[in-house]
Formats: sequence, structure tokens, C-alpha cells
Amino acid sequence: MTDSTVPPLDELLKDSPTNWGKWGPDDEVGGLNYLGPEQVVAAAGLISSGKVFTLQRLIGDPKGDPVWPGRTPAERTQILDESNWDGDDGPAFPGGLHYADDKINAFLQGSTQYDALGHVWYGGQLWNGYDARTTIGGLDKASIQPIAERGVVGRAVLLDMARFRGKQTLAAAETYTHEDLLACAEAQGVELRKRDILVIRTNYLQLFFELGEKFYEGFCEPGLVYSPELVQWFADMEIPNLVTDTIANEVTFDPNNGVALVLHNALMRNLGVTLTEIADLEGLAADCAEDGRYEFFYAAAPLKVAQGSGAPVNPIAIK
Ligand code: UVW
Repeated sequence: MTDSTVPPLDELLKDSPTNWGKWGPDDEVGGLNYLGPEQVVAAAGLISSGKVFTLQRLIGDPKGDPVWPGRTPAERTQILDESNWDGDDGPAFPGGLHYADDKINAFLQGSTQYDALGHVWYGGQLWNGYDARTTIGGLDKASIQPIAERGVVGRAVLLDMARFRGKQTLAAAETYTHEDLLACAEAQGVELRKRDILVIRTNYLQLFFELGEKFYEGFCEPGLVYSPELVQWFADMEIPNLVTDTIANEVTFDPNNGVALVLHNALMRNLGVTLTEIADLEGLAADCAEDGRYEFFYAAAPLKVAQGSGAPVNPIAIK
């Protein structure tokens, strides 16, 4: 889709800050470098009640998977079950062993997922300046593998934008800025600190389960909206990871210029902020609203997929 009235990303973001080279010419994990042993130990100190929340949506939910347009929901296929031994096509092992086997055919970014830093680009270059041609046939640079090898652990803060705005869910194309995040944090009584993992709840995907296919009509999710000030704030705050319960973290089409996924580029490609999408934040958010504690220990390890542009994940929050 090209529209000549829409500015190209390299023009829109020509003065946008980058962290290219900050962690050396071979870096593939970007802002996750901000999460070192000091941050892990400090985050562990937040655990007090021992309550554990898993943040992955169910893969193969009978109600469907809320996927980015053009992706398809995961399909799980049963390969072996007891019916295989009704005839004699079940494998014969000594002692009469029977077992179940299955497989999934799924987009790596078709459910709760981490994006690799090389997942999006413009102007022929990826994160850290890698040549976009290194994506051909699989990511040779900035794939999900180095992120998965490293893991993500730190202090996270939930910013419940839906509750803050007094809504069940944010509306399609509804935007919020870093100033709204700060106001939300203040209303929740939680301090945002440098190197925090930001976890933002919109509850927007509730509509996917209510509307079915109609959800995609005029598709434009709510989310953060680009401004130079917002990008500078992310850079100054050294945010390593942005987690949301929407398909793409940000408003799909920027209302100010019509460009798709500006922040994927300004934050991920340029600053090295790792993006996490389609998280299930409902149980965690209900608990935060109940006990008034919006900070917690967060840990996530996406699957190690060689050359992957992203990978499924089941992040864990512990309070
Ligand atoms: C795209 O950027 C196209 O997808 P996602 O929202 O999964 O990052």
C-alpha cells in the first residue's frame, strides 16, 4: 500500500534518535542491554506475596487467535492418539506403549510474542544499521535467537490505560502518549523508573472475541502514537521492553500522517526497544486494581528459533 500523501518513514524519522552502535557493531538485543544483574536483583526484591501470573494467550483458543491481518490462526493437528491403536497403524513399542503426539502450524507472531529487532525496517537498514538484505530467507542479523538466548528479566510496571480512562476497552484508533502514561502511573500511585519494562493494558482484544471477523473491518488498533517527544522520552528512560495486549503495541495508522507502525521503527529499529504483543493482562490487571500494587518482577524467554523474526512466549509476572 503506497499513498503519495503519506510521508516515507526515512523522511518522517530523519532526525529521530538512534542507539545504533551504542552496544557495539554486532549487537542484536538493543535495549535489553539495560537489564543487567543489578536490575534483575532489584526486581527480585519486588516479590512479596508470591502471586504468579502467566501472560500468554492460549494458542489454539477455539474462539480464534487475534492475528495481524494476513496472518492466520494457529492450527494444531493430532498425529497420534488412542484411535491409532484401534487398527494397527500405531507404532509398536515393546510393552504396549501408546502415546499422543501433535504438531502446530502457526505464525511465530500469531499469538503472544516477542518481535526480533530485525522484524521491521525502512530505508534498507535494520536495527544497528544491518543491511535489510540480511533478512532474505531468514534473519541473519537481529533475529529472535539472541533475545531468546538472553531472556528478559526486570522490574515491570502495569499501566492500565483502560481503567485509567474509565473504560471497559479502549476504542479503535484511540491514542495515548507518554504523558498519558505518566498521568496513569501517578493515578495508580506507582513511580516509573529508568529501565522499567512497560506493560500497557487496553483490553482492546476483548472486541476480537465479541466481534469475530468484523473486528478487522477498518482495522486500526488503539495505542501509543508517535511524536518526537515520545521517542526522546523512551530514549531518556532507557526503556528496554514494551509489552501490550494489542496486536501491534501502537496505533496502527498514525492519525497525524497516515503512516503504518511508525513506532515499530522509531522505537524498535532505531532505539532497540524490544516489542511484546498480544499479552493477556486481564488477571494481572484485576489483581493490581485490587491490591493497588502496579510494580512486579517480570521474566520472559521467547522460544529459541534460529533466524526467526519473532517467537511465541509465555511471560511471567510475580508480585
Ligand atoms: C508487524 O509489525 C507487521 O507485525 P507485529 O504487530 O506482529 O509486530
